[in-house]
Amino acid sequence: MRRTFVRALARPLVLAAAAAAIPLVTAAPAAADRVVVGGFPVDVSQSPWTVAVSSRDRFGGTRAGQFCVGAVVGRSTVLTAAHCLSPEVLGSTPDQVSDLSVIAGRTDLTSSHGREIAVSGAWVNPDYDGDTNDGDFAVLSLAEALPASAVIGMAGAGDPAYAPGTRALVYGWGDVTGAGDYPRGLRAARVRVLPDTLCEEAYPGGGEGRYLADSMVCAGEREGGRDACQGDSGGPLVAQGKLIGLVSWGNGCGRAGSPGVYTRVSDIIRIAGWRSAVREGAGSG
Ligand code: 4AZ
Repeated sequence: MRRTFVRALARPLVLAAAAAAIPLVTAAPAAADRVVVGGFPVDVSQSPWTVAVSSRDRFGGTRAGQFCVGAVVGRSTVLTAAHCLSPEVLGSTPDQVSDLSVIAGRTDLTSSHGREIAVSGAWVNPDYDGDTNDGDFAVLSLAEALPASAVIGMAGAGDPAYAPGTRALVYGWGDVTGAGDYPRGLRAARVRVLPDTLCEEAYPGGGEGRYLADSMVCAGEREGGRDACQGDSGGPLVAQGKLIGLVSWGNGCGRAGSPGVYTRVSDIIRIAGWRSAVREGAGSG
């Protein structure tokens, strides 16, 4: 089995979130880059579709068990990254995590604001490829519905929001330095949709992963500095008020020449069966 550098890096760092939350004093893990991801604090009321994906059982209670991020796309339906639910991250299948939940309406993970809602079903894209990262999405069904005002629309194929140069925001509670510094509060970073060619050049396959334009979105800043990072995985990339991507992977965080790679939401819509998976799992979703 051939793992990319990025994949090898990503998994231990997701787990490092747990270590940070416990909190053990660990040496800064593999990411040597100290580039700040360049975000700013936001209140979750400004992005009510952003939810924390959490398990205190697996990741400790300090930050409410947050280990990934999700995007609310139906009243009872949340999208997140498939790799968030992998055995390497969870230590088991998702259904064996008894307290898998999403936290809505809570900006500061150490507060008791908002709602913790149990995940009643998790559908991981069966075509997710852990080597290329192709198809990195999963659908979570919630035990209770969120208000319709929390739902964000998904940008379909051909939507102008995917055009290179479009301004976008990425949201999450992930690492703010690339060295394992996990914030209490939700943050956002301003990025732009970048040309596919930029990510194709940065990630031609082999050591650092392979960018596939049909199923991924390239975003960041050409000069680096603003980016998603470990712990943001599954989080929403929003442009023109619509969901265009989910945080998926990249080489480090905020490095010039290594943009962030996102799961392309129009491809999630396209993939056969996902709608029925949502409907079956989510009731009114
Ligand atoms: C991760 O491991 C990860 N800079 C998420 C986003 C990026 C890199 C890694 C993009 O979860």
